[in-house]
Amino acid sequence: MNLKKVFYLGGMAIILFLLLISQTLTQARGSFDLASYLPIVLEGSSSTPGPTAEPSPTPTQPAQPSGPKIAYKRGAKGLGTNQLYIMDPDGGNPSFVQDGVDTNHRWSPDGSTFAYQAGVTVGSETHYEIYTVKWDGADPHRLTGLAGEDENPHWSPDSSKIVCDHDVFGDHEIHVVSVDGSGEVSITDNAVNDYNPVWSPDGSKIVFECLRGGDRDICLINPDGSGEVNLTPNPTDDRLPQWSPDGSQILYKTSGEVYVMDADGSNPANLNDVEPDAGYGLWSPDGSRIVFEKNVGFAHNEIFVMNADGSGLQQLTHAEALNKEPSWSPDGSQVAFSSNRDGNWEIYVINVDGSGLQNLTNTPAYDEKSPLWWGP
Ligand SMILES: [Ca+2]
Ligand SMILES: [Ca+2]
Ligand SMILES: [Ca+2]
Ligand SMILES: [Ca+2]
Repeated sequence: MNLKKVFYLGGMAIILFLLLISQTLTQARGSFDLASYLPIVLEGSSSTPGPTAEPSPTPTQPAQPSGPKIAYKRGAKGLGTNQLYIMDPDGGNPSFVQDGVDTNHRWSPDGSTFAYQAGVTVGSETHYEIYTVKWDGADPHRLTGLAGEDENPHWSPDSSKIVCDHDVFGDHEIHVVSVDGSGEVSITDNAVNDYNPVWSPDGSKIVFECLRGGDRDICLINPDGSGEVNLTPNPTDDRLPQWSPDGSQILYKTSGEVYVMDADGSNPANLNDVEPDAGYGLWSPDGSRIVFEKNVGFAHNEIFVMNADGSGLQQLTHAEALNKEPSWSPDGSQVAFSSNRDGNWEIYVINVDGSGLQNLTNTPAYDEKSPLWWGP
């Protein structure tokens, strides 16, 4: 064996030996599974999580409910209702939103926020101001300034502003204010009264009741206060305008009966001679029907529906009691309402064909009123 061959074989042996060591070490490292026992080590420990622990997500409340909800007011029986609650449409998961909600709670179109009226005492006088609160009860605050009384809040369709009726010493004007409380402006400025404003579905107009010539008319105005027109310059009282969902028509009351006209004031038509009570006449979400409550006897109101042209009048509820404040489900298949038929106020739902009556609240110790349905 020559020297060259010895070196060659020796070199090969060393290389093989090094390869063997390297593989053994790799297998040994691979069998050391950190993840397999770290959870046991970390369980119940307040030490810093190891490399396999997931960072815990920051809990954030969604900007609006994930599904349809019914908002309502709840109070001690016989003492009025001033707590705002929301619940599922089957009555499940009732949850408190805000205290001191006197009236006119209105859900923003995007579902994020309620506007409502609450009494404020300044000196010896108590008057209404407009407040907002997030749907989950967060961030309640007063929106309108303390001077003058503010009532009847209605949302702009983009949920950024509120229009309301502002009263200083009996002269009502229409005010617009941003939802952050900034930029409150009067869009009417006259010595006669202006009430009950409602924003159009496309955001371009505001309809309201205007006292002109000694009786109430229906007026339109641009949200910046320009372009005011009187749609019903007649000697009878025209009241409580509501937009059709597509903005092409306006529902209102004349001499107590329901009328519909085109949004430019043309083609006013009386719908079926019906006389709703309490100003409730509401278009279904698709605009095909109108629901309203009607007084039919002493302490006896029932809920009715009819087609948007006045045909097909149908009585939905049949209880010798007060059945009030109807509110459409987002899909138009049901109506929620309040009733005192069991001796205290409860929230009910009924299918639009009159079937499927359900009491959603069932709480004799409390009065539940003023249902307001919202859906994404
Ligand atoms: Ca005010
Ligand atoms: Ca005025
Ligand atoms: Ca009139
Ligand atoms: Ca009750």
